[in-house]
Amino acid sequence: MSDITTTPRTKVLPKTERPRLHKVILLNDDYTPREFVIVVLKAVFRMSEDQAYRVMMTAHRRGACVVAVYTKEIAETKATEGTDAGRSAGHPLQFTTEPEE
Ligand code: TYC
Repeated sequence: MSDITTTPRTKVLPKTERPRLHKVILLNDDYTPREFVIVVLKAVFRMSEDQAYRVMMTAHRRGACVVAVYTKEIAETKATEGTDAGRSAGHPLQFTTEPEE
C-alpha cells in the first residue's frame, strides 16, 4: 500500500475589476475664441487639427462634447490642464470630468 497523500491545490484566480473610466468633457462658452479651443485640444489631448476642430464645433453647437476617456486621475489632470490654459490666457474655457456608466 502506498502512503502518498496528495494535497489538493486550488488555484485562486483573483478577479480584478478594471478601473472605471472617466470622460473629459469640453463645455461651450460665449467668449473663448474658437482657434484657442483648438490649440488647447491639440496640446493637452494630442488631437490633430481636424479632430480638434470637430470636437470644438460639437461643443460650440451642442453645449458640450466628450473629448476623451481616461482613468480618473488622468482625466482630472487633463481637465485641469485645459481649464488652466484658458484661465492663463484670460478665457473662461472649462473642462469637466464624469465617470462613465
Ligand atoms: N463659443 C465660442 C465662440 O463662439 C467658441 C467655443 C467653442 C468656446 C467650444 C468653447 O468649448 C468651446 N467664440
